[in-house]
Amino acid sequence: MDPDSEHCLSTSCLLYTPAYKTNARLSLEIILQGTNHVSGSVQPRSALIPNTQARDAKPRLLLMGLRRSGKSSIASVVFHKMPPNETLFLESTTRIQKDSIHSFMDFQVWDFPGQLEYLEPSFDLEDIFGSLGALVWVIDAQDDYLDSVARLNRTILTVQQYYPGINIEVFIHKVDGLSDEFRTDIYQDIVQRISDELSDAGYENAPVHYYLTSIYDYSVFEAFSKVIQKLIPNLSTLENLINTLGNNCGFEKTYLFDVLSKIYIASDTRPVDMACYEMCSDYIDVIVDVSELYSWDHPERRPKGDQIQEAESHVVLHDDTMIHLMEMNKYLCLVSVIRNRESKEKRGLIDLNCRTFQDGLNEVFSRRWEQLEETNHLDGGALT
Ligand SMILES: Nc1nc2c(ncn2[C@@H]2O[C@H](COP(=O)(O)OP(=O)(O)O)[C@@H](O)[C@H]2O)c(=O)[nH]1
Ligand SMILES: [Mg+2]
Repeated sequence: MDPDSEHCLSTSCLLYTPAYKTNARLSLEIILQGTNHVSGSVQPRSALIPNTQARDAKPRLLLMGLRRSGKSSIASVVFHKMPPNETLFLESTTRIQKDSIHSFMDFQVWDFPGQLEYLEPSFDLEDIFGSLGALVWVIDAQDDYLDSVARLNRTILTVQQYYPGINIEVFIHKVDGLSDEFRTDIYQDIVQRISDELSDAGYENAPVHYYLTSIYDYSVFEAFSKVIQKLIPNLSTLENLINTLGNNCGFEKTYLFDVLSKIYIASDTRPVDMACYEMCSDYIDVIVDVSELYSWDHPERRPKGDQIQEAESHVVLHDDTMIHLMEMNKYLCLVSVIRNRESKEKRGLIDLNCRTFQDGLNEVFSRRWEQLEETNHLDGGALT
């Protein structure tokens, strides 16, 4: 599919993520659909222990926090495209919910019920925190958060003692209902309470990071992007490649997106601009929807000459901003914002440079793909 014509869309129609996701997808999404699924929620204690070497290798993201803080909502919105308002009907989680995400990088998301007393001796800490990539702690900012902060402090102190390498990511969540001023106050208060406790215990530079999040805007995607990026070993190489590409093509901002979740796994190192991120993220939806409309197998359709394998598209908005999208491989696509007038006229050069970037990117990842295929082979394709 190559919807390569220029459309003049007003940004206003791009501001909202469609309430219901159609089956639309780029080729990479089709592949992902088959492999990405929620595993059964019943997890007897013995099932916590990964039983093959391959599964052990997957970094794990643990979602923790008190009940009703929004953990399951975050997992459903980010990884299963659930419209945010449908999370109102999510049932309370009673067992650990494991989600295998098979994408550019294989990882697991564990949704951990708030009421589980994992710090009690009957729980094996190694089962929970061993091979952990990051611990995401969700705090409901619209509620009294002192309990949650106290519990988080106890958890950090335990984790720091045995697994000092684990990133602790604190999502100060549900900030959509709060004024800017109130958000800042809550943020500072929580940071202060945690850092005081940690420095009292002698941990000055514990790897704890804070984010203000909500499922009703893009902040949760942005925060998850940052969390995932820390788990990518080649991140600085990717950023360098994107910086070089951006400088040569006059891109204002470039994101490398994971198409299914729409978290970005790398971007150029210019300051993050939320509006740019939203536009790029929405543009993926537009292209996925257009490909849904036109890529079905029409019996009378004949290919007109050679076809480019990957989706490639650009659009010029009413304010003359150009968004350029190019599918990179089965999981990733590169989306750039171009405002420089001269650059916009050099579409051929942009395409050529993006293709060169694609070669570089696939080279960076090729070793990982090989490893992934081996892993799948060992796993027999079954993801749990
Ligand atoms: N206002 C607001 N409500 C949210 C947000 N995230 C989750 N919720 C609501 O919080 C409630 C509890 O969410 P749930 O995911 O079940 O919490 P869990 O027990 O931590 O898994 C649900 O009614 C969600 O709709 C958010 O960002 N903003
Ligand atoms: Mg839950």
